[in-house]
Amino acid sequence: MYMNAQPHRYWSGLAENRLTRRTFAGLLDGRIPFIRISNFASREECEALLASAMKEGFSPYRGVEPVIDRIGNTVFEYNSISKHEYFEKNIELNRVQQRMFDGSFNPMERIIGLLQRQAQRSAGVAKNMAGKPYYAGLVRRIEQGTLLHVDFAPGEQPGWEVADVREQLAWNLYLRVSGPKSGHTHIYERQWRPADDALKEGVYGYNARVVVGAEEAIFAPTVGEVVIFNTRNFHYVEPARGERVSFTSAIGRLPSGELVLWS
Ligand SMILES: O=C(O)CCC(=O)C(=O)O
Ligand SMILES: [Fe+2]
Repeated sequence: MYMNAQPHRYWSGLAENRLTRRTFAGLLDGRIPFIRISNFASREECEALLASAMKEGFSPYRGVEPVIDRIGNTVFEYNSISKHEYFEKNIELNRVQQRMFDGSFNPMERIIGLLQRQAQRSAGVAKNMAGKPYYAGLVRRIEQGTLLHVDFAPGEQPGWEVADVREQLAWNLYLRVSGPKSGHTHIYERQWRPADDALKEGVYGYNARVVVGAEEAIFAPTVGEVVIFNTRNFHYVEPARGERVSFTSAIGRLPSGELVLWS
């Protein structure tokens, strides 16, 4: 009798090592904690992209503590400023991004190709109503860690086209990790709902009470590897010893099923 009983599989143990139509759907639905794609880029490609980035120079996110440095534009920072200024700023920052890719490789094209061929979804950079592209693809240094947070445009950026997404994921390619035993990413089996904003702390953080009792999945960033996870799930990054640099964007699913990428 008991022999046929299915052993209980914990959510944190359901991480996948392959991007397929099935695993991608599992991530959108929150049924699995993350998908890892090892060898997305070679160590040489990662170093070349970082060298190009260093030529352009990093700057900190507006108003974020602990400090996070990045190259590129974010909806997060323009949400309370102006949409018009955001799309204007993209023109210059897209040129900066193109220069970085010309000196190394184009990780945006590569991830979009994988989403199309392996996840079998139509995918591209998000556009506004007038057809202007969002900025997609930051080079980011998270070395002092992050607060516990979510990234979910429908809750955070109402009024922007990307707020139409039904689910939101992030992909992170790790370019340089000097302390592999530090800087781990923690993801909880607990998705944001509007009432959680009562526990908001600081510009983007939440009180840890919001995840009490929730299961936690943890991964260590590895150079050349991409990890995709659902950013409606509460998550945070531990402080790193030394450098921790990634290339990243959001991936949202529109009601039509199409995937859109932005930062
Ligand atoms: O750097 C990471 O591992 C995750 C950072 C993060 O919060 C995100 O990509 O949404
Ligand atoms: Fe995040």
